[in-house]
Amino acid sequence: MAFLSDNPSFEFTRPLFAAVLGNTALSMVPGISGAGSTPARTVFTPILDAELITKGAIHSMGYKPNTPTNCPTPAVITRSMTTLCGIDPVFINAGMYNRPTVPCLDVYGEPGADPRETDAVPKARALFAAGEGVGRHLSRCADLLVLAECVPGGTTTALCVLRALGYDARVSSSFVNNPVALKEEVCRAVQGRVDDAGITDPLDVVRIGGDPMMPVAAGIVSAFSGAVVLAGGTQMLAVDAILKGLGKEMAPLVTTAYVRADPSANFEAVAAAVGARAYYVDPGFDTIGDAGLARYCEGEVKEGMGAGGAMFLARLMGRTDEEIRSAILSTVLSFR
Ligand code: AAM
Repeated sequence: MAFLSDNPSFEFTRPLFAAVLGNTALSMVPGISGAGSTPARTVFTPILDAELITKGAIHSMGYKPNTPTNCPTPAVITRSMTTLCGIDPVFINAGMYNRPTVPCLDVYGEPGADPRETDAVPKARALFAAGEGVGRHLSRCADLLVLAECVPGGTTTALCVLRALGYDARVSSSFVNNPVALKEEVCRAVQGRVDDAGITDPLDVVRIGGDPMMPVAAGIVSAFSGAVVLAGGTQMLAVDAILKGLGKEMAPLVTTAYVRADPSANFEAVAAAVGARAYYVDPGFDTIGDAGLARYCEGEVKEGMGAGGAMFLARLMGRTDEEIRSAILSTVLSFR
């Protein structure tokens, strides 16, 4: 398999990697998210991932944002690429339970609520506008923006939003065994509320069943003046679907071959239905020399914190496949 599915052509002189961090109460529901060693700890994963990427180590808490079976967080991949390319990533706090440990732009959002109980993101419209403000701001700093996400439980909110927007979507998961029944249960509750209220506006769909990352990321894409690439799997598909529903220009997507190959999801089909261009990165973790990363090929983790987009950016910046693979391996070993 080729490292990149396709030969991208982006003209840029000032690249930027940014990640939108958020929480949803859903990640604490046992069995929904593997983006953290326990359900309670998943809410800290965006903070710990951002700390790892910024500082190269985690000192604020005594555990790692790895999966329950200790498969390494995709943030190690992102960290290795930002150091390899000399990029200072920017983090945007869309709404979390706890305060980040590294500098972030803040839109002063709230964590997403459980959509089975109440509106998930009551201020979705204000968060979209705040995201537009961030997008204009970042336009002064860069002409290419690789925009990532970190929202444990975010594939479930992505399912809710994609289905409510009319797509026959199946989303991916941080687990090898996608907890499809749990996700479908949440999705049915959201669909019922969307149908009862006769909602079609994408930001109203986010209000009912999304998470805070979605409107902020959509706002950033809609206001950024240069080229944007959305770095992520089925969660970023939801962002493009929101943009399309709003009549805005969509961004191309980049994710890993592991999301593309996930038989429990249908990333390619939904990307085609939405009409978004997609690139896939295959870093060949089966032969990279680390048992944890090799599990990505079995379907654990697969993607996250813009790992696919970070590798894609490194290629755009002229790094070779082997430079990329050896940087990832040494970062993962130093993080053990
Ligand atoms: C982000 N950090 C992660 C991680 N992600 N650390 C460990 N494993 C991951 N998979 P789910 O809906 O199953 O929780 O998957 C979405 C999460 O997984 C997101 O936070 C994404 O960035 C990734």
